[in-house]
Amino acid sequence: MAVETKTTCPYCGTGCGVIARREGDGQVSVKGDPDHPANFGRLCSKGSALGETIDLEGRLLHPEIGGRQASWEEALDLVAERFGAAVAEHGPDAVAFYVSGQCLTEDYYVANKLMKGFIGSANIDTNSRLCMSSSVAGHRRAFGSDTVPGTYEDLELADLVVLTGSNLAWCHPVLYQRLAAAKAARPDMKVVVIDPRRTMTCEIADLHLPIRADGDVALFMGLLAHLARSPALDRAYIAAHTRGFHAALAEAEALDDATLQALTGLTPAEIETFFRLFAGTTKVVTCYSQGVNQSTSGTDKVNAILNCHLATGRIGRPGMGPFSLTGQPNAMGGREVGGLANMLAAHMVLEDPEHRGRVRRFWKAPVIADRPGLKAVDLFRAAADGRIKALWIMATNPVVSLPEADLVRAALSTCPFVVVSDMSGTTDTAREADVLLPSLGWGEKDGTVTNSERRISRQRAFLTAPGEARADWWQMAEVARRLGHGAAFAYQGPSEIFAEHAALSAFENDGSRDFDIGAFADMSNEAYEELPSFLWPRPANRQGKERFFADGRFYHGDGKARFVAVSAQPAERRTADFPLTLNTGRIRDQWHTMTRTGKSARLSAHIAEPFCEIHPRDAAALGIEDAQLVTVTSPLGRVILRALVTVRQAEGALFAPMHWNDAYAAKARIGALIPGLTDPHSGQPATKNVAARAAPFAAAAYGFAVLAQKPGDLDCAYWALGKAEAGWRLEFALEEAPANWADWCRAAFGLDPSLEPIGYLDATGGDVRLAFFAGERLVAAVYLARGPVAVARGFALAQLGQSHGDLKARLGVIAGRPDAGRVDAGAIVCSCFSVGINQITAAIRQGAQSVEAIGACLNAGTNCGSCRAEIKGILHACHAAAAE
Ligand SMILES: Nc1nc2c(c(=O)[nH]1)N[C@H]1C(S)=C(S)[C@@H](COP(=O)(O)OP(=O)(O)OC[C@H]3O[C@@H](n4cnc5c(=O)[nH]c(N)nc54)[C@H](O)[C@@H]3O)O[C@H]1N2
Ligand SMILES: Nc1nc2c(c(=O)[nH]1)N[C@H]1C(S)=C(S)[C@@H](COP(=O)(O)OP(=O)(O)OC[C@H]3O[C@@H](n4cnc5c(=O)[nH]c(N)nc54)[C@H](O)[C@@H]3O)O[C@H]1N2
Ligand code: SF4
Ligand SMILES: [Mo]
Repeated sequence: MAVETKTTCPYCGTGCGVIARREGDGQVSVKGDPDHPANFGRLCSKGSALGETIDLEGRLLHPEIGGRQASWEEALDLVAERFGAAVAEHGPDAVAFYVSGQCLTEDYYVANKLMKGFIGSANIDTNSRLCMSSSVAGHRRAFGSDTVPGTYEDLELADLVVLTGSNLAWCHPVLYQRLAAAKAARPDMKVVVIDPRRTMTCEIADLHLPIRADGDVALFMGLLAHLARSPALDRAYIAAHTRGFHAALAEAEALDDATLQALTGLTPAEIETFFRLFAGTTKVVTCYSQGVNQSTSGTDKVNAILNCHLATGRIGRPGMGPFSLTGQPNAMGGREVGGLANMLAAHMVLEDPEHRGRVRRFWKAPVIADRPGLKAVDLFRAAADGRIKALWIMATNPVVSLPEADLVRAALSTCPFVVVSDMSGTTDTAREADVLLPSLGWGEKDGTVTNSERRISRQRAFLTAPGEARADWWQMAEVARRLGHGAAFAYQGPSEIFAEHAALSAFENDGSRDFDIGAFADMSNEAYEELPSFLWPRPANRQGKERFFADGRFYHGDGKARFVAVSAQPAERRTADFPLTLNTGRIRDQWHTMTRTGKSARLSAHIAEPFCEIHPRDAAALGIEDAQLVTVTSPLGRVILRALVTVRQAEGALFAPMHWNDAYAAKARIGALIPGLTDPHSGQPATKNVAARAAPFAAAAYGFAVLAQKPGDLDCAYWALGKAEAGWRLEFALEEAPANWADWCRAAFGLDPSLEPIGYLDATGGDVRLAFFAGERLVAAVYLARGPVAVARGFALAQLGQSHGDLKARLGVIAGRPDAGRVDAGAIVCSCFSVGINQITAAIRQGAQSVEAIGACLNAGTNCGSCRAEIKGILHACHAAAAE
């Protein structure tokens, strides 16, 4: 019998409600929860494909010590013994936890409690340091607390939505769809996108400001000065509810127009249009994400934005306010439990002795950390230079995602004892572990997450735990017990942890702290099971509220908000040797280091390779052609990527995705190129403005292969592997062509040495095509050329699942394209219905002139809708081409 479970998507901070349906035969399908207020039934491409990512391939199913399977008892004893010994010998600061915004609140709470209250160090940091810490620091400077004032509804109610440093269409797709729907219903609504690249998000923009890297502080300072000269300035609000306006304004006014233009790279007309629009619209929401946070001026960028909202009193009211878009599903929950090295639980302040005393009393803790711990980049440097003797990494893959990624890898081999808790035992980080602990993943674990609008939702289990995998909180509670803290960690389940967390949030609070969910302090396990999603705050004896700061009351001691007098500094990193700016970020269908989305063939079809976007003029100057392989080099390292020549990219700048890693590509771990430069206030690394250079990669042969079996270790200068419906897809290149391609293929792909391929060889052009069959089944088709391989990828991939009884069918594989009269789909745009760009352009040529019309004839864009921005982009491109 089928069972339906209401849960929450484990990917982005939009926090969509999901209904998972498990059939009697174990098959799982997912759909959006129509009753969930984050998504009202919508899901994006990643959410819709969740059912394809929960298989057990690559899963870590048993604890391992030094690569051998071990029992939980043995592994946990060892972890406790080594952490205990390190603390006894070198003090509490010799150990550290590095956790994640993908931990559930309950896991996070236990990790933070154990480290800060029982081990007695604040050496617990999280990948949220790379993600949200500049927003946290900015909020705390301005508001006296880390508070997101508004809700998603504000984006729909606004007359102007400014998106700065956010590729909403790809990174918060359902929120983007809500915004797009609101704009369609109210065409007067304006959207401004501020981003050095012309991203897919720009498809709904009325104005795109292609800002120079890190020009944001200058832009929003200029805006503040403009607002001060306009009727938009709310002097009464400033006087009643804020401090520091004049100092901030003085700095802003000192910025002259020429400097403003130089730092932002924008024309006077672009700047003027934006300033007028902002000043002239009362209902304005400014959303920001990693283009703001991941910078050496990230915190100042946040405050430059907040200054403009405070100056106009446009905060905490319907359709108005600054809005920090959180990335991970539980970035916010991590902040609520105080899981950063410089925070305390329940939004209390580590530096405040009264707060420390309060948390210690509540926890009945033997100690409490009394100074901030090491922030992520410094934490791994400390591991590298021997200061950290035992490190526990949980739900994050720092060998890929941290800057100085090679140093991080070296740090893990230097550090005497590294524990990794993950679902996968084969990540780049897991490979460096001394002890591997198998964790429950989405669908198996139980707890809560908080999304960008402060909405707490349940993640519920609907699958049985595979192998010996156990919840992260349980692993830590067991270690705590072995360290002698059994009584404080005697939880029977996540509901008890959540209730304790709720009780702490209300403990001696009385409205003095924003985070209060005291209404749930006595919650039973049954109530927790049924818990519908809710927005915090939810105090026990008072009314909750939708928005913060509507009353003009902030959390600094005097109740007033602070303007921060920021100043604009140039952030020019380029040098003669490294004359380009490397920007890094996300693509639509992959999640971070691909440990889960990489399992889905549909998601891997959208963009199947690590790439580097480059402007046509830069490409021409460097002798780089579209689809050629290129090296991208920084002072720290070098990667090999596929060139994507596009005017969406600004001149002088490159963009590369953060996703690919050593499990999916030869040399594409972009973190290895990024220096550990951080924001002085937040410690957040600057992953979007890196000096680099690019050059063509000298490949003697390019190859594309479809393979029935996953190949083992590949000995190619370049390779990128992706999941396909019936096997694997592989792009590769060699610096030297082998003497015999058939031999090479058999060895490289682990094929039966007795298999003889059919194929052809074009000696002059250099094209070679080989297909290996086992009976009627295709086991490998390999297409080789001296330059980028021109073969219909989708067609070749489809051959894997088909039988090839006759010679004609086999020769068709070699031809590498569909029969005459049939269109090859081309690169997949709509992953729900596998509709490619060639089909969409054909439909446009036949008269489909809108996203809806294309949907009507091809279904593209009619399910999850994540590709609608791209379809719009293709329509624009076709129209532009037709007009030329
Ligand atoms: N598909 C997908 N979605 C995701 C994720 C994923 O891995 N895949 N990850 C989630 C997570 S954890 C996060 S943090 C979010 C991130 O979500 P976003 O922040 O929207 O994503 P990014 O691609 O990192 O960066 C956003 C944009 O900032 C721009 N940018 C770079 N430098 C500057 C600058 O100096 N100023 C301005 N104004 N813009 C700049 C980049 O060009 C880029 O388009 O996405 C979440 N959603
Ligand atoms: N160059 C560059 N680098 C970046 C960024 C960028 O824009 N550019 N963005 C940064 C940002 S914003 C972020 S958030 C980080 C993300 O970077 P990471 O956190 O390193 O990336 P993930 O792939 O999400 O890693 C999550 C890991 O946890 C495992 N996992 C999943 N669920 C569970 C669970 O329930 N329990 C346990 N124990 N393990 C689990 C997964 O298998 C995976 O190995 O990357 C940062 N790095
Ligand atoms: S927008 Fe997509 S990835 Fe984000 S929570 Fe919703 S379904 Fe998941
Ligand atoms: Mo993130």
